[in-house]
Order: sequence, then structure tokens, then C-alpha cells
Amino acid sequence: MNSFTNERIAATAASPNLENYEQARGQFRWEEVEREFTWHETGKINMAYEAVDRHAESSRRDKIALYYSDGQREEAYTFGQMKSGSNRFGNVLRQLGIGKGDRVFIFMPRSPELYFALLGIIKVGAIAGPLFEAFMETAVKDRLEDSQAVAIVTTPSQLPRIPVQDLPHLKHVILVGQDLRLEQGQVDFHRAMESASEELDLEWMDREDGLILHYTSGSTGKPKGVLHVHDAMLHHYYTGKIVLDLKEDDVYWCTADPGWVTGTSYGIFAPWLNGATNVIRGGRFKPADWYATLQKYGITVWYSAPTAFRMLMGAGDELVSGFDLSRLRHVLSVGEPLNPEVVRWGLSVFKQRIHDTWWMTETGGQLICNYPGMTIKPGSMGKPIPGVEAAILDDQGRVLEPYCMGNLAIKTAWPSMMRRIWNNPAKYEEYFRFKGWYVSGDSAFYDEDGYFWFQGRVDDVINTSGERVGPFEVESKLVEHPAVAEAGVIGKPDPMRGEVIKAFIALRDGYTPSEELKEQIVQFVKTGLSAHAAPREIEFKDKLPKTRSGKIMRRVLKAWELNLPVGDMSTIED
Ligand code: 6R9
Repeated sequence: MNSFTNERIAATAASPNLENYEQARGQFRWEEVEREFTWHETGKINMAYEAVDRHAESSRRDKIALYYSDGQREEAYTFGQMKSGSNRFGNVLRQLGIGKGDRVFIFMPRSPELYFALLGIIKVGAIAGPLFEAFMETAVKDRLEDSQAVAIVTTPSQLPRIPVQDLPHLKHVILVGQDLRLEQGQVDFHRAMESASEELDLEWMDREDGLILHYTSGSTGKPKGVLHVHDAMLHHYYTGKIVLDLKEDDVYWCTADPGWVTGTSYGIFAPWLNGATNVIRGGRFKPADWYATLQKYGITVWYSAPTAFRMLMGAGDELVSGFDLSRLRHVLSVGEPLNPEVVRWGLSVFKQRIHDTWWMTETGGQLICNYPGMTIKPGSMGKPIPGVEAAILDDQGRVLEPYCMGNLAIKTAWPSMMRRIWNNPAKYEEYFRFKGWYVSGDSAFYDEDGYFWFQGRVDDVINTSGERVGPFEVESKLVEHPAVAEAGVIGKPDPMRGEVIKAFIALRDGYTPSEELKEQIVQFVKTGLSAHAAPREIEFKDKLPKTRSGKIMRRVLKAWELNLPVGDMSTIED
């Protein structure tokens, strides 16, 4: 949570397209964004065509679309090559009988193959489902089962984490690797690509047809599949222009993995819809390697997250002073509150204001932002972009005045808004319970200048290093461990990661608390679910606080943790 400050950092050189920001707000029309594409005449569209093929068929054909490096591989692809590679993969899918509306998942580390695959999926009208490479069996199974995916693109080392025998809908496993010994139902990615044609009749879609399915966490139940449609391209294109401020000569780097919505909306769609050169870096986070990446490619526009900035800050200013980052001209952040001291640090080491942006998996694109030309108030998420209206609502859906804390809500609709929660229409409706508004689940207030200030989540969702973790998913895994009778999971404030996961556990009879047992339980979640969902801290309790209906009261656990009053206990069991 950020505290309110009166500090202001004005823009030095106002960006021309935002000089008239307030004027743009009043005059903005989505129809005008639409007119920049040719499809507005036919109504038939395809995101991958607009992001790649359109440039491949223009003077940008030989422009670098993708620079990829991970310490071992170092490659570059033009828009022309992105087009033919993704066409080939589209044909691979067609030969398997995969087409419009089918769900095809991607479960692999970042690599050029991942990007060819994702675009190819979209080109044949299938719905792409990107997963974090670090997911373990339960996390993979839940998502493939819920979406009834027909195919998955993965690597041999991740194969053991896909429980193919339990997934009757999953017909094809497409393996990216060398010297493969294929089994029934498996396809060799590279060999199939070699024999596939570079020419593809792409599937022309309706604006409202499915594009991508991102699973994300809520406070109850399994992760939910958030569906976005091709129409989202308007939002991605437009925010790429006005928030990322992408220009023809920019070299852009979004550090997010495509398993997270930031890695697709702003790691794929927004930069390529704007014809920008996109840098993708694989491998793990290391401060020196990150600075080296900025220097080597001459990155001009850089989109990252508060945890990463805090880690870079922690690595010391001496390290950064050894690199030439002079080409950097625009820096942005998303995913969690951006601390004012990080903004100040950015100003001193990068000579750049770090622009905070707020949005969610469900919103598909940026909504409340600091952008070029606008005065930044460190600690504020910024203002709604032109075309978007935000408000603070009370629990009855009434619009509140400035400085009143309440539910952050966005007036419906905008092009990248989710269109469905897969298999769960009731969950979808909950977001729209106040007529005409999307209710975010965040609490915030706004000030007299219309700047929004994030205050926290309304629900129990944990935000650790910018990743959303649902406590229910972790608790469900914990109680599968033989020693665990009951588990309650909360986010505990942490200076580096924003929050870390803390589990309160009541043991079964016959088990005694010990450090070894804690370690065993942590490993159990790491190997069964995923490393980022494993608790960093465990506390054993004889009993957990529960409501009479048997729900663990995370609110009470949180109050224990923070030494706060526990509040209304009228529903507690005893
Ligand atoms: C894109 C993305 C969404 C949740 C959101 C909020 C938090 C995102 C933020 C921020 C403070 C910001 N969040 N941006 N909190 N300041 N600038 O992050 O999507 O993974 O779905 O997370 O993240 O709590 O509700 P997602």
C-alpha cells in the first residue's frame, strides 16, 4: 500500500501526442482508433494478421520484429520471418484438425518457438492458453481440464508434469526439443515446421471471437479462465501508442512472461500492432544481465514491475553506473504498488520517471496510467486514459467523492475487457454487479486532480512479486499433505516482494511441529503446484479460526499476523 504524497514530478519534454491530454479525454472515440485498421470495413479480423502479417506485407517486411536472447541462443527475426514461421505453425495445427474455437495451450520457457506457436494458434482461429513454465502437475491439470484443451505445445523436460492420461480431451502434445523419441499423440515441433507450408489461408474472425484464455486467481475456488477476444486489438494498439509511446525507431522490452497477461497484451500484441522492434529475454532474473540487455539492444522503452525495480535498486547504484543506458527514454511499471522511493531512485539512476500503470488480467489492457507528458505523483497509479472512465463506489454501488476509499470500478465497456469466465458465468456476473460498472476487487481513492491511489485488495488475493496467487489453491494443495489437517493462507507484507505467502497450519494427530516438517510441506507445494505459490513462512497452530459454516477466516489470520484487532467475531465457530 502506498501512502499519499504531495510530491510531483513534471514531464521534462511533453510528448506531443499527449500535450492536450485533457482535451483528448473529452474528444476520444474508439471508432477513430478502429479506422486505423482496414478491417473496420469488413468486420472480419485476426489479431495475428494485424500484429505481424500487415507489417510483413509493407515496408516493414525486413524490419526486426523480435530479438531473442537467453545467454545461449541469440537470434533475430524480421516481420517477414515472423509471418512465415507463424504460418507454418498454423499449418501444423490445421493438419492435426485444429481450428476455430479449439483451445491450444503453451507450456514452455520463453523462446522464439513460443512466439511462432502463439501467433500460429491465433491465425487458425484457435484460442491460445499460455501457462507459466514453472507450473507443476496440479496447476497444469486444473487449467487443461477446465478449458478442455485439445493440444499443448511444450518441451520434453516439462512433459512429466502434464497428466495426459487424466485429460481425455488432450489429443496432441507438440514437443519442442532435439532428438525426440515420439510416443502416440506426440508431434515433433521442428520436423513438423520444416515440412509445413509458409502459405496459410488465415481464419478471418468476428470481433467477438475468442483470442486468448488467461487463467488467474481469485480468493475462492480454482483459478478462473479469463477469455479475451480479437476486438482487444483496438485497446492494445491504442495504449501501445499513447501509454507505451511506441514510435517507429523504438526498441522495446517488456520483461513479463507470456504466462502473465502483461507478457501477451504488452509483450506481444501492443508492440507488434504498432510495428515496434520487440526484445525478448529468456532465462532468470539477474541484475547485471538485465542492465546488459538494456545496453546491448539500446532499449528505448522498457516495461517492468516493482519487484524487479526493487531488486535492481537493491543491487546497488555502482552496478548500474557501469552500463550505458543512455538510449532509454521511457520506463513503465505494472503489477503491484510502485513505491515512491523506487520512482525517486529511477529518476536518479536512469534519469527517467518510472510510469506506473494499473490494470488486470480481466481488463486485458491498461486503464489507469501515468503517461508521457503528464505530471507524475509518486505513489499514484495515474489517471484513467482517454476513453476510459473510473470511479470509486461504495458497497452499494454509489459513486463516491474524492478522497473516499472504496471499490475501484471502471465504466463498461472497453475493447479489451474480458468477455467470459470459462465455464463460470456466475463468476463473470459478479464483476458487473453494479449496473454499468466493472468492479475490480481493488480498493482505492482519487484526489482532487483525478489521480487514483491504490490501497489494497478487497478480497484475499495475494500479490507476491506481482503475481496473483489465490489462497484457496495453495490451501487445497497444503491439505493434501499427510501431516496437514487444516491450512489458511495469507499475504504477509514484504519490503522486496510486496507480499509473501504465509501459511497457518493445524497438524493431524500424531504429527509434531518441526523445522523439517515445515521444509517438507514447502517442498510439497513447490513440486505439486508451483514454486511461486509455495509458502515462504509456516506457522503451526492447534486450531484455525473458522466460521460456523466451516470457512477459515483469513481476516483473523491476517490480524494475528499484523497484531491488529480481529474485528467482528460473531460468525466464529467457538
Ligand atoms: C496486469 C496485472 C491485477 C492486480 C490488480 C492489483 C494489482 C496491478 C497495479 C496493481 C497497484 C499497480 N496491480 N497493477 N496494484 N498498482 N500499478 O497485474 O494483472 O496479474 O491480473 O493482477 O494486481 O491488485 O487487481 P493481474
